[in-house]
Amino acid sequence: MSAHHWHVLGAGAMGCLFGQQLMAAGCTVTLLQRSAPKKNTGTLCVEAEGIHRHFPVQVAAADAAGDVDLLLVATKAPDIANALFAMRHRLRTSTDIVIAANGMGFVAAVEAMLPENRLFCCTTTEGAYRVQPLHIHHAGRGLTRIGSLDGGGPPAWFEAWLDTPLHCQWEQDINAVRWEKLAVNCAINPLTAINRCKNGTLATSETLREQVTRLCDEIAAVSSARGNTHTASIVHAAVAEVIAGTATNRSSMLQDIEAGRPTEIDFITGYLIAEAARLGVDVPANQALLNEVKALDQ
Ligand code: KPL
Repeated sequence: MSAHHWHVLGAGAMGCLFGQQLMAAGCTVTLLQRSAPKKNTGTLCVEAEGIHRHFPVQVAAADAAGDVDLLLVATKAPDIANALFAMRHRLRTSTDIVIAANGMGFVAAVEAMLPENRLFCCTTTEGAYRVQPLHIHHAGRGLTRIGSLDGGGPPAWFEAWLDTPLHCQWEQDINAVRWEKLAVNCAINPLTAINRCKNGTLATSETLREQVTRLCDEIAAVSSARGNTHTASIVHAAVAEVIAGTATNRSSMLQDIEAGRPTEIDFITGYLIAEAARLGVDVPANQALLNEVKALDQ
């Protein structure tokens, strides 16, 4: 059993899911919220296959006092920098920080703020959504991949992740994994948000299927230009597989649009377009989607 204490910044679906899984591996977990909770313990409800399970969990304000040894950042990509800034007084140079967010392009701001901390990123295909505060629906099992941004091996705390019920794996090149996830998100999330449809509709509607192919052609071209040849060769098949495997899901971007929350478009399609511009690759289909989602975002 692990003696590690994880603070989880962001008590949304993924923060609650990872928090509960780490508790199952014997870790102490504190969920950090933006504002001070009325009590410092709460009850986390995780619903899966019709069964509700309840877990006592520590909750606290992110900007309260007290050092943090291990921090899992589970906020949305646009909130990472501000959320970390608000609690920077709790972080020591020895604090390891794992960022679990969709998209790319947020690491530079974190490195500038916390230049001495070891940073890790995590991608996951676990399906979870928030029913209400501290109540989540764990909708599907997936693979969770973690790696250090310095390319190093797993630290001692990773053992506890292997003890969780999650299917978890260490990645030597987490940035290649993040790019592959970004490629899939670029092809699925904006289209589902604009058309307000479930992921599976991207396979059943002929018009949307053609749009997915055009997006994947562009994503493959950018991937080749930046040396992500594996992603370039598998992106069409990988996207088709994720659409089939998550056919009944509403993508995170569609959920954000429906809830009136800012989307992660700048960190998904926006990042792809910035890379395309840097490398001289034309991506008109992705650019059009970025414009449409930004119009909805307002
Ligand atoms: O990661 C996802 C998301 O919605 O953000 C996919 C894989 C598209 C599943 O919905």
